Amino acid sequence: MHDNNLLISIASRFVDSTQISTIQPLGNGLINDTYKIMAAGQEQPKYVLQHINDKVFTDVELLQRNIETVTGHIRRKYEAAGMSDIDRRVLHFVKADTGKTYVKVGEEYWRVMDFIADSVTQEAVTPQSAYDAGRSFGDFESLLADVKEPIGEIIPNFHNIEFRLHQLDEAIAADPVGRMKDHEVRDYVKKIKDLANEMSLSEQLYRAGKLPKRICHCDTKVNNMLFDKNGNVLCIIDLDTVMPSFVFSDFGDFLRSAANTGAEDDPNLGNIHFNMQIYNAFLEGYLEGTPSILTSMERDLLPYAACLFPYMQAVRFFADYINGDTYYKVKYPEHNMVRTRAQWKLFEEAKVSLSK
Ligand code: GN1
Ligand code: MG
Repeated sequence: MHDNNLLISIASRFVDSTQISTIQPLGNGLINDTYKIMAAGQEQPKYVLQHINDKVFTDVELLQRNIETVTGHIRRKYEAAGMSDIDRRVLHFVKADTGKTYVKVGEEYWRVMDFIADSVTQEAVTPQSAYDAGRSFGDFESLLADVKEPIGEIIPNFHNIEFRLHQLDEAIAADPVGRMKDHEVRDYVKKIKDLANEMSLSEQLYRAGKLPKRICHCDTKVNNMLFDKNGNVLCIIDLDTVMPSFVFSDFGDFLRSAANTGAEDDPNLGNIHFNMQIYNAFLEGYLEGTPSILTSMERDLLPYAACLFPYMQAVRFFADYINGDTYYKVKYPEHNMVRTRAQWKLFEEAKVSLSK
């Protein structure tokens, strides 16, 4: 964690120091470190300070340009539509003393955005909020369908399952911390590989020219939306991974967390089932949000997308486990293995539920 005086000095490069009294941790993302900037005598923060993980997002200039393009595009459309309360519906990044929306301090990159007033995050979903989320992420893709500026692939091959399987192969070959000794680890390798070809359908179709890429959010978790106090979706957040991808990214990754009746890292696999009520509610909202963009191929493969994402996440957690936990923050040594088991269970449950 970062030293408080350092945090305050960084924050003061973006906002007036009268707005900064204390800086406290916010949220539970696995990649960046997020803080709220509190002003004296105020209950709610006005700003959010974030340390950008530049091991993951190696091109911070491109990262911020992507985000500014996307937020600017959405803001202009909302303004043109006469929408109310726009500052609570789209993120706004604050310019630093450098004139850019980030600063580099030592070897670290930082940015500040406005805190969205009276907003809350949720970890649990209801059919209603799943429907709203489907609609919101569908709208998000539709709103971005006519972006003219280039949006860079900020993490190349981010949701490319063939690439993730290749990374797993590399981890297995390197076995840097000796985790391949374990029987269970080898069993998972086999289970994953047996389905690799079948699960690589999206990349096969893309190569055949049958599946487009669109600007997607690519981290559509429940906790990447802000809700108002009445449970209505206000705003989509965590725009770091916005990039060209298959729509399967947004559809599948949302359900990976939302339709899971257990936790992403649930040690009790009995808790993990695929909630079809949430699936159907999300599907309904998503289809309503994307009427003019989806092809019939994309629509027909949405059930595949809902299976692909737990599968891909299992591959990613598992490769990180074999690599000795270099990517995802872990709370205990077996954490990535526990996550792998949990995602695999979810994958199996999704397959069964969706083939009924
Ligand atoms: C990461 O940091 P967070 O929790 O928003 C990851 C996602 C994974 C997720 C698993 C850039 O997102 O792809 O699905 O963890 N983001 C990146 O919880 O790798
Ligand atoms: Mg997040």
